[in-house]
Amino acid sequence: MYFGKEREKGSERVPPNQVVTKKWPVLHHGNVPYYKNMDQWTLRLFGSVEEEVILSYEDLLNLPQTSLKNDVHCVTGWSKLDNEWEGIATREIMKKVKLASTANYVLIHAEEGWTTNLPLEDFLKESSLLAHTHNGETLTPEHGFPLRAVIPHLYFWKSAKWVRGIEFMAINKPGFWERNGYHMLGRPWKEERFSWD
Ligand SMILES: Nc1nc2c(c(=O)[nH]1)N[C@H]1C(S)=C(S)[C@@H](COP(=O)(O)O)O[C@H]1N2
Ligand SMILES: [Mo]
Repeated sequence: MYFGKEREKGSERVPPNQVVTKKWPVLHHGNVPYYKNMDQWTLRLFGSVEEEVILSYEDLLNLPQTSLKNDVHCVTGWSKLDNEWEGIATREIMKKVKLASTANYVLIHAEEGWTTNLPLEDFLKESSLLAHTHNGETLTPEHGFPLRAVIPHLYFWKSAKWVRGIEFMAINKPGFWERNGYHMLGRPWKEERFSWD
């Protein structure tokens, strides 16, 4: 049946129990940081590394830039399709730091101590990036300027806005929402919303 086929096709692209929105909701805990200039801003790569690395915003913009298209899925039930992000592939960032052999997980640190955790493998997927631009426009402060993670294969809470540090870890330490009941991994097609899912 035609209708059935359409539904099947739809359910392949959009994970279960998600509703597509054309708008882009703003969702976060805490305050939006507003930057007048980027002189004091740094990105710190630390933890299970041979030597800690501090990058300036200029350092980041001088790295090779990538453009990636994807859909994002928020755990509260909305999905936004066809986003085009520009920024630095997470794999590119890794050329700046030497990992210790114990590094297996990542804790992304944002402003105000907000964090989110994920396996190193997921952080380093080809589709993962640190973005400064969305659909051709510099990110607004509300959506994560100057730098946000985009990890599209996991629920959107793993895509930290206002990233200031990447901590490499031997063990999987829960981040902000993960300490409050959200899933340690969060795959949308498996509906890994909460720790008990
Ligand atoms: N620093 C920070 N990043 C965050 C959050 C947050 O509370 N703080 N919330 C996450 C959640 S739950 C979602 S759905 C997305 C929302 O991004 P948007 O506001 O650009 O849509 O940001 C994620 N990144
Ligand atoms: Mo979310």
